[in-house]
Amino acid sequence: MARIDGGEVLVRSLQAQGIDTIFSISDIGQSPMLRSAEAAGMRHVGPRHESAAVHMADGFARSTGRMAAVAGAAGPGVANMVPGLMCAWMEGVPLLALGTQRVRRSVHAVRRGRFQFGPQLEVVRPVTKFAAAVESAARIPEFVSEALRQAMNGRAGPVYLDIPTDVLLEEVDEDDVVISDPARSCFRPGAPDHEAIVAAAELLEGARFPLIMAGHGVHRGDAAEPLRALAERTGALVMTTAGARGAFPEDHPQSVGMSFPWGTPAHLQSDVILAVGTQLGESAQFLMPPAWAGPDAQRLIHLEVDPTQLGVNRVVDVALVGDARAGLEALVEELADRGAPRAPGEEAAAYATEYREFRRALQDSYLEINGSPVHPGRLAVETARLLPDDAIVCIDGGNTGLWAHLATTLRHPRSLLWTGHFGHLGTGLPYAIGAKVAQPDRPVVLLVGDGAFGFNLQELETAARERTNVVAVVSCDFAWGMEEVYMQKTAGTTVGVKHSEVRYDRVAEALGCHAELVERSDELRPALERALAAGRPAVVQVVVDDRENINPPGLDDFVGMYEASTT
Ligand SMILES: Cc1ncc(C[n+]2csc(CCOP(=O)(O)OP(=O)(O)O)c2C)c(N)n1
Ligand SMILES: [Mg+2]
Repeated sequence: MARIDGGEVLVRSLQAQGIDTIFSISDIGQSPMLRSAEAAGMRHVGPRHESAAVHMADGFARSTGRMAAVAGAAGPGVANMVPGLMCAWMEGVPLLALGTQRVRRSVHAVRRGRFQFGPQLEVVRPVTKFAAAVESAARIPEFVSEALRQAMNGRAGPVYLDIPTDVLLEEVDEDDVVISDPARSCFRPGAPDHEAIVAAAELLEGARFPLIMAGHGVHRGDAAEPLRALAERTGALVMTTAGARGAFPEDHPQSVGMSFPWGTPAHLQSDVILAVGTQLGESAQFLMPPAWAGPDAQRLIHLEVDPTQLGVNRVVDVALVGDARAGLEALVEELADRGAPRAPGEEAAAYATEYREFRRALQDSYLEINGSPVHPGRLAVETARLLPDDAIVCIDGGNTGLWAHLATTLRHPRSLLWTGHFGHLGTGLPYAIGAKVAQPDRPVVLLVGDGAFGFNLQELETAARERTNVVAVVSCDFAWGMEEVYMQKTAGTTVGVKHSEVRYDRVAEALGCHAELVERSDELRPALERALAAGRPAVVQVVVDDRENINPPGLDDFVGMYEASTT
């Protein structure tokens, strides 16, 4: 009978679950796994920081819906994964994190003076859906299977396994290893109850101004198609949370972009809201007055896979507990039996047209602004208009992020990567790399503030080495621009907001990337075109007008929302 070690069992278990990519800084503890992974043809990507490694696995999952693994060395490697795990946990993104331990017994017994040792399970537990220590090589498949079941179900999220090196080296008989087929051991909820679907259909049918609020769960549940079908059947306008942009094509006549910052007129006019795959959190202004009309004036239908998300910030009139895709399909079917598709009502259609014209005119106005340094609106709009239709867009930064949201039009699901919920600066570059690893044929473009870029700048070396040709457009006001506004408003100070005038292009070149420096508006377009065609990772450093950067349209509402929710 053939003998195989725990490293081989782990790799077979990962492959059985559809995991084919590992992000990790290689170390002794992972070596039995990495040896088998290489032999099995799995992709290994070696980042320069474990937090960035987790963000890469997060970007991989966001852009594809598939999980990747990320591994960290015992002690500090696992400690460095924590910020990435917390972000994925808060944002509901599934990934499998693995931490090494030198020997099995160290999981349970703190040995005084042990090197590279810390309370790993205790530290990761609050920011993972499931965390456990694998006890033996033979039980690896069972732990991996349980971890994935937990990661993918309900509100998705990261999971963690502690895998001691002696477990990875332990040999077992190949025939004793039982790996279950996920199709027969991992199940997801289906459509909501038929009665609830009928009640929801009746409400939508009788609505004067139906509004669909689509959340990140539409991406996660691959529900963009039935979302569009439902919108076209009901005549509802579709608004997304910031994290769900692209779940509905933003150039569709029924799209009214994202809820924040200009969605309030539609929030107030709508009489029936269908929320799908969203917590209805802060970026949807909790669906509460004054930004919304409130429960007495508007009915709420809420479709969510996790019933504990229902009724939290706002009472629900019709609760639909189930999978987003199956739920929307069931609604479309029910409404199709009841009559012909409806177009948006007069009031809704007028709002949608006004919204789109306002946004387009605002964008166009920035293209007229020339000179040096570059206006941040010009930077964002010019970049956005150059993006190929199949581009994956990553956004990271403070005010730079707001400018980027204003400038971009997203047409496809899973094509915007941004931490709309946790607001985690530094995620953009690793997200871009993770997305490019998963989808090498799609252009991946990052719009990023200089402050945000600095957090994981070293990953440019990873991008160059791994040939993940992302393009980073770095808006340089040489400051934490957004904080300047907040701090001034809150406490009349701007202490600590300025950086020095770094030549990020030179750093990028030194790390193996194509680099451009843009100081004048007319240099922008040719530099972006060269970067997109460079055939290697590229950084376009753009020096922007720091006085203009502190004041993007919509910022006042953003600050207002922040203030309102802290009182
Ligand atoms: C990891 C992390 N640290 C701090 C913050 C708080 N924060 C929010 S916006 C911002 C400024 C961002 O600066 P930059 O990326 O340069 O964009 P700018 O506002 O200058 O356009 C800071 C520090 C955060 N969101 N995330
Ligand atoms: Mg900045």
